[in-house]
Amino acid sequence: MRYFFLLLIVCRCFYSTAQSDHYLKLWYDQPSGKIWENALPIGNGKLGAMVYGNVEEEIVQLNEHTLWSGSPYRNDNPQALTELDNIRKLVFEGRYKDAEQLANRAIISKTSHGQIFLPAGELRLQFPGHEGYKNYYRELDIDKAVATITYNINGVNYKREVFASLPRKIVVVRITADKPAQLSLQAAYNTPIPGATVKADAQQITFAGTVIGHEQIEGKLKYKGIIQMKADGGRYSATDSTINLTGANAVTFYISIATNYKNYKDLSDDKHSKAQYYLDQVKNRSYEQLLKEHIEAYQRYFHRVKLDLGFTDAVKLPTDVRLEQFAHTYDPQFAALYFQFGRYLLISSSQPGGQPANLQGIWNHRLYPSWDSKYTININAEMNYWPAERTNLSELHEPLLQMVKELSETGQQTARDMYGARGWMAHHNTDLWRATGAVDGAFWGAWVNGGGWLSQHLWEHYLYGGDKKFLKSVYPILKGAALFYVDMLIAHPQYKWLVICPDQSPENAPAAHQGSSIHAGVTMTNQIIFDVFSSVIDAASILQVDKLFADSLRDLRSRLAPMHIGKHGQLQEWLDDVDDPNDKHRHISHLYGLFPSNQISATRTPELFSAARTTLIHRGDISTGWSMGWKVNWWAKMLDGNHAYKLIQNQLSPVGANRGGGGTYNNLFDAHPPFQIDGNFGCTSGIAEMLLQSDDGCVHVLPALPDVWKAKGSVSGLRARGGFEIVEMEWQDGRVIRLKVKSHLGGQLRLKLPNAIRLANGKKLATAKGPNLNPFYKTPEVPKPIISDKAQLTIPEKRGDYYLYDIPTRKGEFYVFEVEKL
Ligand code: FUC
Repeated sequence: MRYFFLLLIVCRCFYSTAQSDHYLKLWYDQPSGKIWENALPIGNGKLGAMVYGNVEEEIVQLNEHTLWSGSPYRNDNPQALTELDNIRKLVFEGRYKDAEQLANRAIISKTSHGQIFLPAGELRLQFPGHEGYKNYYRELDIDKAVATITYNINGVNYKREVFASLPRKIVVVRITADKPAQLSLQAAYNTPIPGATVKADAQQITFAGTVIGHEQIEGKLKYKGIIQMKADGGRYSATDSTINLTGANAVTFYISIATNYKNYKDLSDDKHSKAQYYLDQVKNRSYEQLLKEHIEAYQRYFHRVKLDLGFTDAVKLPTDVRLEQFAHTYDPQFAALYFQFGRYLLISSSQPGGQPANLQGIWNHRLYPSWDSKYTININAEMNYWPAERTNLSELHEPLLQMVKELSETGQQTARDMYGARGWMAHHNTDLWRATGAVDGAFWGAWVNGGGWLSQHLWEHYLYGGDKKFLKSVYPILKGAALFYVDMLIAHPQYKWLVICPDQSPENAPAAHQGSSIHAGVTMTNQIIFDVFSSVIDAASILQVDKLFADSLRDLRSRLAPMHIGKHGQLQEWLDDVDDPNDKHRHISHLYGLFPSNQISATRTPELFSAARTTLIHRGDISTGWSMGWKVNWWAKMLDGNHAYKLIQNQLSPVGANRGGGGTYNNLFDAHPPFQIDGNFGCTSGIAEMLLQSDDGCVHVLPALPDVWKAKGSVSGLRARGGFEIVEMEWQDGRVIRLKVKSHLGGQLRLKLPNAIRLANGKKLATAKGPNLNPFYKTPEVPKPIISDKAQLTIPEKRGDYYLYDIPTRKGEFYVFEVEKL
C-alpha cells in the first residue's frame, strides 16, 4: 500500500511537471522562412540571437549589446541658452508655432540625433539534401531558455538546440542526428556591417571590423567574433569564409563576440582577448555541463514567479494558432504564457553589467532599424523596466539604473550649457554613448524630462527593496534631477504657478496651439517634477541629510500647477482646457499620474480618478503596441479587470487585426508595428498590476481580476513595495482563499482584499484604521484639482466590498492567511 501511494505521488509530480513544461513553450509546426518576426529570440544580456529553424538553411542572427554605430560624442546645442528667453516669450505670447521654429534652430542638435544599435550578422548553416523533411517541430522553451528544432529525413531524426548561456555569455548551437555519420553541413557567416572581414579555418570562423559612422559621428567602435566548431566525427575543411563538415555524428558551435567598448566614453578594451576569453572559459566543459549550468542560472530568476490562470485544450495548439484565436476564445493560459514570456525577455536582454534593453531589447537584424533601436525615454525605455521590481527581477533593473547614473554625468553639461541650470537632465532620447541633447525636431525633442522620469526608477528600486545603502549611493543623482528643475522653473505670467517653458506633452499637440507641441507647464511635466521633488524630500529625510534643501523643495512643490479637470470631465493634458475628446493619440502622457506614478487614486483623489477614466475612454483602446500595454496598467489602476483584459485581447491579436493599431507577431514579439519590445514589457507589468498593487497605501491583492480569470487561479513570487513578497496566493470565485507573504524588511503589512481572511492558525486579524504607518506606503498629498464648471464627473462607486487589515511583521518571517468562510 505504501508503495502504491509513493507511486501515486511520483505520478502526480511527473504529471504536473509535464503539464507545466508544456505550458511554458512557444512552439510551431513550420519553420520561420524569411520572416524575422517568426524566429525565436534567445539572449544572455550580452549576446542576443534569433533562431529561424529553417531546415535547409538554419539562420542564427546575432547581436552584441555594445555593438552600436559611432563613437563617444555629445550632441548639445549651446544656442539654446542664448535663445531660451526668446522662446519663452513666444510661448507666453501664444505664438507656439514660432516658438517651435526657434526651438528647432536653437534647441535641436546640429550633430547626431542618436546612434544605431547594429546587428552583428548571421551564422548560416546549410544542410544539403534536407529538403524532404517530415515531422517538423520547433519550440522556445521559456522554462529553460532553450530553442529546439527537430525533424526527420529518410529515417534519421535531426535535432538542433540553441541557447545563449547566461553565465558564460556565449551562444551555443548543438546539432545531432540519431544515426552515426549522418550530419553534413556548410557553415558561413554574413554581416550587413560594411567592411567586415570574415575568415574561416577548418574549425573556426572569425569576423572583425569597425562599425559605421552615423550623422557626423565617426564609427570607431571595433568588434571581433569567433565561432568555434567542435565536431564529433566526420571530416572538415575550410574555403575562405566557409567551413565544410561531412559525415559527423554531432557538432557544436560556440559563438563569442566582443567589442573594444569599455564604457560610454572609453573604447580601450581589447576586442580580441575579450572574444577569446569567453571561449577559453568553456574550453573544458562538456555541452551537457554548459546546458545544465545555463538552465540553472536562468531558472534562478525565472522560477521566482509562477502564474496559473487555468487552462483549456488550446494549450495543445501551436502558438501562432493560439494567437490567431485568442481574442475570440477562452485561453487563459495564453495570457499567463505571454506574461512569463515578458519575464523571459527581460532576463534574456537585461543582465547586470550589460546594456539596458533598448527599443528592441537586444534583438535587431537591420543596419538601419526603426528609431535606430535606441532608447526613447519619454515612455519606451521606462516601460521596459516596469516588470523588473514587481515580477521579482529586481537585479535586472541594474542596467537601466546604471544608465541613469551615466546620464547624470553626461546630462550635467547639457543642463549647464543649454539651460544654464545646475543638476543634470536628458531630453527624449539617448543611446550607448549617453547623449543627452535634443533630437528629431522640436515637436518631439524639446522635452526636458527624460532625466527626471528615469530618476524615479532609482526611487522605485529603493521602495521595493528598502536598501538604504543603495539609496545613499544614488541620492546625489536624485538630487541632481531636482536641482535641474529648481533652476528651470519660472513663474507663468498668467497663472503664476511655477512651470517649465518650453515644455511639451510628449509628441502631442492640440489644434488650439496652432498644431505645435511647444507650451508651458504641461500636466505630465508637473507630475514628474512633483515626484522628483517628493522623492528627494523623502530620501533626504530617510538619510537625514539636506534638511534645508528639502524644505526649499517643499515650498517649490506647493507652487507647481495642480492638475486640472476640463469641460469634458477629462484630465487636462495642458494648462488650458483644449483637449479634444476625439483625440486618439497614442501618448496619454498626463496619465503618468495614474501609472506609473500614484498621484491619482480611487480612494484618495476620486475627482481626478473620474477625470482620468474619462480621458482613457476618450482616447479609446486600439493604438500602437506599447500604448495598449500602458492601457492594461491604467485599467488595472482603474480597478477594472474586464477592461484591462479587453486590452490584453487587443494586444494579443495578430498584427493587422486591430486595423492600423499594434498587435503581436507569431513569435509573440509586440508590434508597434514594427517590433518594439516595450509593449511586451508593458503588458507583463499590467498583468502583474491586475493581480497585485502596492502604491495606494496598502498591499492590494486581486485589485483588478477580470471575470474570465475569476473561477480559480494562483500566483506566487510577485513583489510589493516595502519588501513584501507574495510567496503564494490562490483564489477561487474571485476570493483569496490562501495567501502567504514573506516580509523581507519587517514593518506593518496593510492588506486589502476582496474578501475576509484570517491567519491560518485561526486567529482573527485586526481591521486597519487610520493611515498606514509603514513608511514605504506613504502616499503623496496631491493638491486639489481645479475643476471646470462645465465638467460632469462620475465619482467612482465603491467597487465591491474591500477588507483592510493591519498585520505587524518581522523581518524575514512568513505570514499565512486563509479565507474566513469558504
Ligand atoms: C516615440 C513614440 C513612437 C515610438 C518611438 C520609438 O516617439 O511616439 O510611437 O514608440 O517612440
